[in-house]
Amino acid sequence: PDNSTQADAKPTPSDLQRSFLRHLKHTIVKDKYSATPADLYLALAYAVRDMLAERWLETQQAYYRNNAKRVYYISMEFLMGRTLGNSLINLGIMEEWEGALKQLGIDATDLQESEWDAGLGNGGLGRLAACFLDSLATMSLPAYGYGIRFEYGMFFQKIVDGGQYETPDNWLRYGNPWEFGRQEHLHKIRYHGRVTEYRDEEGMQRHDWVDTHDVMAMAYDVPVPGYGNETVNTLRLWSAKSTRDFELSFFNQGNYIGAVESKMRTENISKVLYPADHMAEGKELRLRQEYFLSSATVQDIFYRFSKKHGDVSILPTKVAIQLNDTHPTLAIPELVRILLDEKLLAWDDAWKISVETFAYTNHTVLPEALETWPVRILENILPRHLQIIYQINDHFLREVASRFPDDMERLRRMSIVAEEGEKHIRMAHLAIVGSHSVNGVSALHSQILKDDLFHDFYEMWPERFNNKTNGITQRRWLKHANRWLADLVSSRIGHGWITDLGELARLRELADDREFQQQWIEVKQANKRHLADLILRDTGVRVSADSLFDCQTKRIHEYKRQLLNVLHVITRYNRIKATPGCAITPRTVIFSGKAAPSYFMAKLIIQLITAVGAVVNNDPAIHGLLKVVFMPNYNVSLAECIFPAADLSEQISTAGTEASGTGNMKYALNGALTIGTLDGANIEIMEEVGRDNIFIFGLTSKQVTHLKRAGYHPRDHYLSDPELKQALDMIAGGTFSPDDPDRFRPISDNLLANDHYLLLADYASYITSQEQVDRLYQEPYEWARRSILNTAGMGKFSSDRTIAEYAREIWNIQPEIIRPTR
Ligand code: 26R
Repeated sequence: PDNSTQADAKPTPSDLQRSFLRHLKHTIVKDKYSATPADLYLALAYAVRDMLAERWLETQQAYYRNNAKRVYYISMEFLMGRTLGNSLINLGIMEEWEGALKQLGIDATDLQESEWDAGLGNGGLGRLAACFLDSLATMSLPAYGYGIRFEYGMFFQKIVDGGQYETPDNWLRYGNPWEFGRQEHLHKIRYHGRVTEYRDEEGMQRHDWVDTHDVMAMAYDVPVPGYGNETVNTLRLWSAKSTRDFELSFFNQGNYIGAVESKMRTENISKVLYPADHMAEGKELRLRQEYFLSSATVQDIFYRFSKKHGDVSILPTKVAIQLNDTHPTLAIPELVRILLDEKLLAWDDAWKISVETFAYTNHTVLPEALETWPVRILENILPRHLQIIYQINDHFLREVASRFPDDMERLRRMSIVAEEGEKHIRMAHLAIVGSHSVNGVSALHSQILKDDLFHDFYEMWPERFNNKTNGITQRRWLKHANRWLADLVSSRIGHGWITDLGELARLRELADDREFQQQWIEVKQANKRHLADLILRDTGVRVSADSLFDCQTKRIHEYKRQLLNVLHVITRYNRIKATPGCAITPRTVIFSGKAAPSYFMAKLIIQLITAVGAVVNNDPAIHGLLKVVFMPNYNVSLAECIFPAADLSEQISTAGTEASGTGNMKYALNGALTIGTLDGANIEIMEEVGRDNIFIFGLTSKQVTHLKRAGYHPRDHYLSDPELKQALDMIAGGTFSPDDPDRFRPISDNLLANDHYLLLADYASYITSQEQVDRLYQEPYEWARRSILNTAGMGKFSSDRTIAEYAREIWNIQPEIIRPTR
């Protein structure tokens, strides 16, 4: 009923069964006796894949025929999660398949759970890219995602002795039915070598890059279907292959093992995703990966453009390239290199084309996450690009000097080349200088870019700076993840919200409807029972679905302040112990998230969470009023189970540090109330749901800046607040680590001496806010009313809205409607 174009094309149950059984027999070569759940999943995946083929070919042909302007979204990360369920939903055939499989005695949900997550990303930035792909296809926009086909995605996290233990995520082990290797789409990626100079016929200085070490990039294409339309876009992922020349030359030297070893070394480039977010490590392999992605993609774009056009000056009218953070910024000097050295353009022409083509999105203001590359390393790996970057900087600094004469200090601050200490290239400066658009990902974050981080650049080019508040796809994060709620919503306001999330506003008039509230509560309750089962399975802890589910799920990082949450948990524990038989609201505090393997403090925070859980969960004096669990291996699929079951969403970063957040949107969409700071998109969530329907606490980002400037003394809070002191003393004194009393001393010491993220300054206000949460939860219908108003207020946070803004204000691209051919 929710899409008319496909209604007549829908296959019958026997069509579906035939296709499924054919793949089981002929593709997998199994029968009903020998098929494992994984085989059944694969057979279904192949059958569904077949249904995408025609649409996919037709979409790509239409783009070519109509010579549409395309957008290229380049990202080191695409956190796709599972594909089967999403494809079934977007093709509008979920129910049909469930029925057809049921007749065969197969449960479709079980099959979906055999699929391994595609975890080619760290967190927010990677999942945003995946949501964007869904919206681009659903809105019929001519778009491509470009990334790396990492053989190992985000590591698998286990909890061993209370701490994080990483194992490799060998996600391709059982094959990937959603990818299509394209042996013919190969590009040569060059490294090292040297630059030679010559004069062309007009006497112009020209450059050749020679004696390079080469690696091939081979394309793997993944289909990206839109919801309720005929569009199937492409996500193209590059995989490293050694070149044939390379192999031959080494094998001919007669050193067989040596040759195989070198082959493996070159193919290492696409081996593994770097698992550190917000911590630039400056590793050579990472730089090789970034250039590998940038160069293969720019060559591919050029190749596609050149099939239609000879005149490169019109490139920006046919191509828009969005850089997902600075990670693919080498695409800028790579495009300039091709225009100068291969197309033999003059500098000014090449530069103009490049700036008009590129746009850059910033996703963090944390200084340790801003990429810089030592000149020494660039000189060795990409000598020609380093020359080009110097030339870009030369022209740029001249422009700064003429706009702001006699301001050496400004030149030093703005330079792409940082001269203090070892010479570095500042990738964000390169990205800004080389783009016509620079955007942040929430209103506050975009303002901070203009006021602080990139203020000098804002003064120079105010017109480049803009905001694109993040969004999430409601197809995955409501329709797929929370079917019961989706069905309840649709039963009252229809299906329009699936492609127009603003429709959810119509729930507002139901917020006071007792019957609707009751149904709303029952859905949440059922989701909580499901999550309680998972918690028991994964942690061994039994939790009650009648308790308030208080959730903080995201990467573990000091700025996200999981420790502030822990301080609240300890305080709550102490209060229950101090007042036996008190009527405190029962809570289950749920944590999940990965720590970067090299991030000592983040790993210690995980240990503290599990250690606090061990004490609290096993203390009979608590009478089950408080449970603390850490769910291992947070990924897209686990997130799909947690969001629907949450009562309370913890969004408690220090104001001014979380660029946007997108988990905050997923929780609220699923009816959780937010407890949060005025940070990132929380501010806009508050504006949409209403100040009364969210728990806001803590310092504002302005107050944070002022406090830091005035001098912050965390120990004052410790000395003046007995409950805070008690909690910190317990951490320091070994209450949670009796076998090793000093284990958590680095945490308490750091909070008392530095407290860079102002946990102690926000503690009192956070505790007060949590008391308000408790009180409200005592009134289930009032809680339900506010929960409904949260979902109702989420219209703005669809990634469809975000993408519509990018398309209109940055990319200047139009929808290309694909007509059914069947
Ligand atoms: C350079 C390398 C170490 C690196 C730095 C930072 C790798 C990955 C990152 C991840 C950052 C850019 C990230 O994920 N940022 C998040 O982007 C989300 C989508 O815009 C935001 O919602 C979220 O607030 C922000 O932290």
